[in-house]
Amino acid sequence: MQRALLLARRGLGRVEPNPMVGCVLVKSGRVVGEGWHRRFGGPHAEPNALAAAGPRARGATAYVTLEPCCHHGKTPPCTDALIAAGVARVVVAVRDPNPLVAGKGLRQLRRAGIAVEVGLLGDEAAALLAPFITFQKHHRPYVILKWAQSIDGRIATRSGDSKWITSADSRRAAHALRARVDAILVGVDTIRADDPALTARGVPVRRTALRVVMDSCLRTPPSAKIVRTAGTTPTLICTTEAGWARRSNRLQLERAGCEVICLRSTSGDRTQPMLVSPAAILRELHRRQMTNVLVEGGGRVLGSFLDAGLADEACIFVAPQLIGGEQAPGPLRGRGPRNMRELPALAAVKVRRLGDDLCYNVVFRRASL
Ligand code: AOF
Ligand code: ZN
Repeated sequence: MQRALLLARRGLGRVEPNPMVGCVLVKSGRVVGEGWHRRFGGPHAEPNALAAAGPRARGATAYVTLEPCCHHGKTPPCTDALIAAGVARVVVAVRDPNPLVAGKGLRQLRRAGIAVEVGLLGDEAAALLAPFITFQKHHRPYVILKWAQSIDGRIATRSGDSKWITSADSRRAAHALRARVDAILVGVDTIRADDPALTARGVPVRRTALRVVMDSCLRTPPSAKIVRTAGTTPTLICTTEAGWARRSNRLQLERAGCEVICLRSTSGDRTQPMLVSPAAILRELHRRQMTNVLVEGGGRVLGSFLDAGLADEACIFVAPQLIGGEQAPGPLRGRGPRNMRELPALAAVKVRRLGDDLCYNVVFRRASL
């Protein structure tokens, strides 16, 4: 199953919104075939493994990271393929949350006389499939917050300069993240301060992310890089009634090739400005079949997702630099918790060293089935 999980991961960034799945066929203690889901719309992991095994699949055990499907989708049911190949036993890591399958795949296999076990390395498989599970069960994309900060917790100097806080290695890792997500989201203040391209550069690109701007009052300048390149890389500007009313701004952005949409806003009050609703943005991205969103800042945008309980994971690059200064911004604004006991719980923490930088990967909650 460990091997099957490793194979499954090869589909990262290529199979979404479908799940990463791996399958290993074992007979008399030997691997006789393996396969994984390679790309969206292509054959599932199981038929790939069965094809590799050929007649040796008869009487074998299949280790599959996800419950085999039993529906006619883009491909015929994998349950039928496993039964037809004469597989004797199927070991599954997690059930499929997709309502088209959801336990029916396991039942079909059992009814055909195949021994079925569920749960081997279930936590590992659920962690790998967290975006797919979130998409299926919560009808929204998986949200990864990302920022780079100095060791004293600043994301820019007091003038807003942030090029560069982290090392070239860290920035490359950040580009690798961009290269596998469906959308990259920033606030309009980040567009105005940094004028980022929001594209993945210097890394193998698995998919091109939609660039999304949270811009409640439609202040994105037509001269911004993301606007000037909207013809070649898609750009979506999310605004509210207030921004939508600024008709000439909107037409100018639309003429440049940006898509502008009007969404619900957060309420806002004395302490918090009104923003485009993070939940409304996620609903829209889910409607577009997007599984992973990378939220890159600034502090207000990152804080709004955390405040709303809509952050699943954070990738934080920390560089040994001291910026300091009362006016230098931190990564998380928004309301924030009043007490320590209200801090978001962390389900898993990983720390990676990139030269002298550290990359913290924190998962806020385990995806549950
Ligand atoms: C995959 N790859 O290896 C497995 C999947 O749209 P379809 O016909 O490709 O079916 C997608 C569904 O099939 C998916 O949501 C999941 O429930 C199930 N299993 N999907 O793309 C695979 N095993
Ligand atoms: Zn299948």
